[in-house]
Amino acid sequence: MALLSFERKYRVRGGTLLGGDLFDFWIGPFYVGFFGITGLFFTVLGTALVIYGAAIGPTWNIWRISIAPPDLSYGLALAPLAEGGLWQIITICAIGSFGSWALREVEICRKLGMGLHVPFAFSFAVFAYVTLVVIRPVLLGAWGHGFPYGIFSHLDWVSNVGYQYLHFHYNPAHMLAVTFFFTTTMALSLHGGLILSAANPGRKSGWTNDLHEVKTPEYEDTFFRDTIGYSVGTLGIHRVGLLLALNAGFWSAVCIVISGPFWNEGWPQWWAWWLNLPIWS
Ligand code: UQ2
Repeated sequence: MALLSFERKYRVRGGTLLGGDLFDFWIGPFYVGFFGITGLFFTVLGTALVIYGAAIGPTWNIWRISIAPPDLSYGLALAPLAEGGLWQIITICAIGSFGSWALREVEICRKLGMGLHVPFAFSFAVFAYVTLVVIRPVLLGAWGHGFPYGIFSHLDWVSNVGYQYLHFHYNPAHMLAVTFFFTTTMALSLHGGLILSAANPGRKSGWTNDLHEVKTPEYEDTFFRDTIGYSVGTLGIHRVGLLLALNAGFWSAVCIVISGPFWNEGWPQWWAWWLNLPIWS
């Protein structure tokens, strides 16, 4: 690709966390960096091990391929490859890959003089994954508490673990997480709809070129002031969106890590604290 006019401004040296200038280059449009190399390494190795696991498994049916964690009897020990060892190495590769991706994002942010909001947000998703396959299994004393890497198998895992606690929807942290997920989609639909309605306001008549003029942010504010008497503002809506989305991931991690390590009965029984309040007697 030719040197584009903007490359002189954005393709600048520096901002690296590790490796100094050594990996500070681009391949085509992609920044590499030390964490581009480590990320590629973990991704290729992890993917190859998933394919190997499928090859020694009983099926090539894409829905039914599954790489399972070790049996609970292995506790927190290493297992033979075909008995959960693959799952253990693949988990290391996944965390290495996600971590590299986050740190490569940090290097790009530093290079561009931007805030770290994107890698910060991504790290919440990584945190939720690490909670499922490392933190909770370690707290419960066995890698076998991790979830299997397969399309149907991980759905079965979620269903089974849910029923172990009788009715997972009574888990108060799960309630919070679900509420944040729903509110995130509502906020994004409001925001996406508002931006498109202002930036692409449609035609005045049926004629192709008879277009309404593109509207300014004051129109966006006015729409919400007219409807609900309040506009959170053009910067504010993105703060709200980030806050909602981060809370969705955070409470997801909390709702699963408290299930087992901190609560062993059904989640409906947790609400006995309400019935047991002294004010009723
Ligand atoms: C807004 C605004 C935007 C928006 C949206 C709103 C001009 C372009 C969607 C409206 C959002 C409000 C009132 C807050 C919603 C809160 C929750 C918890 C869903 O005012 O400013 O910028 O996109």
